[in-house]
Amino acid sequence: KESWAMMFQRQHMDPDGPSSNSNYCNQMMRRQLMTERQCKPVNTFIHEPLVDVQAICLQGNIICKNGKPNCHKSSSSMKITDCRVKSSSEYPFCDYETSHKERHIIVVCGGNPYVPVHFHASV
Ligand code: T3P
Repeated sequence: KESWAMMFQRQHMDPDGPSSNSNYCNQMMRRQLMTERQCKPVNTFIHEPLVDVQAICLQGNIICKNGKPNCHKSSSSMKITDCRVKSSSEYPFCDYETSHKERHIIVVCGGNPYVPVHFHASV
């Protein structure tokens, strides 16, 4: 069974990317199985080494939007790509807008070892 930590890696880690084309999100959202039951509306891929993303769990502890204390903000900005489904997209033909950014990211950490389990936001 896929753990929360593995699910985070599948949905949010692309350390070697992004490939330089505007179809990035259309390809990656499908390849990483986020278009199976519906088109996942918003999803962020992180283009940094896994160890650097895991280290965020040891950095700045902040309160999550739901009031829980286990959100962590990266001390440096990171290369990311935001994928947002277009309003014209119709399942099963999921069509995404691709935007490359450099932002601080906030992840939810959990488990033992204490590792990223959800993507919370970029700021
Ligand atoms: P997950 O919990 O699988 O990491 O907030 C609902 C989902 O949207 C959540 O998925 C995280 C994802 N999301 C992003 O990937 N990037 C964003 O910038 C935001 C706001 C949400």
